[in-house]
Amino acid sequence: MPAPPDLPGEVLASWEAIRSMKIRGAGRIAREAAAALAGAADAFSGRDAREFLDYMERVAAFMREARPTAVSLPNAISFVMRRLRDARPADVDAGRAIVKAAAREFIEYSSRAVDAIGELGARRLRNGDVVMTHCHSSAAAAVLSEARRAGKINRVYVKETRPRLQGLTAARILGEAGLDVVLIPDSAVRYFMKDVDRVIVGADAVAANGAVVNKIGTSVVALAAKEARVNFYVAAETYKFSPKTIVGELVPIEFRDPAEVAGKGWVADHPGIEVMNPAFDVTPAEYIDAIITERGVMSPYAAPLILLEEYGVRVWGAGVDEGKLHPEEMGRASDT
Ligand code: RI2
Repeated sequence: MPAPPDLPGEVLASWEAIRSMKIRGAGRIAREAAAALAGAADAFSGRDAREFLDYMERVAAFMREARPTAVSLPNAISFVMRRLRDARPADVDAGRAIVKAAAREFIEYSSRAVDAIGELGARRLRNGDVVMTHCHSSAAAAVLSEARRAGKINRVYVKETRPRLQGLTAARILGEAGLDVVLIPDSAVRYFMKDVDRVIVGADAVAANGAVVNKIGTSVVALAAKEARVNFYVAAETYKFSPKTIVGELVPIEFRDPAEVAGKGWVADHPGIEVMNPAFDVTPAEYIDAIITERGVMSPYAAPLILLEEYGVRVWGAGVDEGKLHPEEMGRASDT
């Protein structure tokens, strides 16, 4: 999607940082998008409220396209935009204040949610558990760090997570949290699974059927865990649940630049070879023992309950509104 002509530079910079994965992680990109909307509201120089609304809609549509898979991104944008649309502000200053307050609210909620997941998830771990994780997820890392603080766990196997090696980020952060980190190649997942008590990963999207979309390779870890009868947990804030999956939409899987897999030069030198680079895969609910959310630990089969609590009858009616995301708004969905 082309950038709207009146797009402020900082919005373009946020979009590019998300797209290029300079800013990454489903929670972080959601917070960045909310902050970008607030920045865009600040940068608007017009005086007409209608023009402000149209402009914010264009910014929102543009930001939604930065990356396709993590549902937290459109959910964060809808949270802010719904507040603006519902308020129908009479002037630009009022509209700007609404956008900035909603963005701040989302960002604060998101940060608190990660902390809550850390606490709730750590309770699920037992003393002496050896854990494996994949990629870098701040939600999963919060669980592991909190469990370490509680003196419950020590050793954690971290998969390198090709092609972008985000496992190295996880290894560094978990090492700083005091864990005894073992970095392993992705191909060693089954080799080490026999030493593991639990797997914890993050999520980019949770579907209505309890399936979890996460970094490519997650489903292989789940397979190996199931074979070895190792518990498989997902740490995910409720704004990573995808309302559109209730009405049968699929979560799109992002395919990234082949150069991430084989290097620019190699790809150029082998024009006859197709290189494919899917960034995410789908782990079905039957491989997942529990999803740790900020509202509690639940079975993946309870995903429709979270979605209904959030979106109420809207999902069955005129269409899905992804904006109803905050606990304060729960319950009101069925009145409208
Ligand atoms: P948090 C990441 O996607 C990983 O797949 C990670 O598991 C997930 O987002 C959740 O991350 P990417 O942005 O929100 O690295 O838990 O492609 O940090």
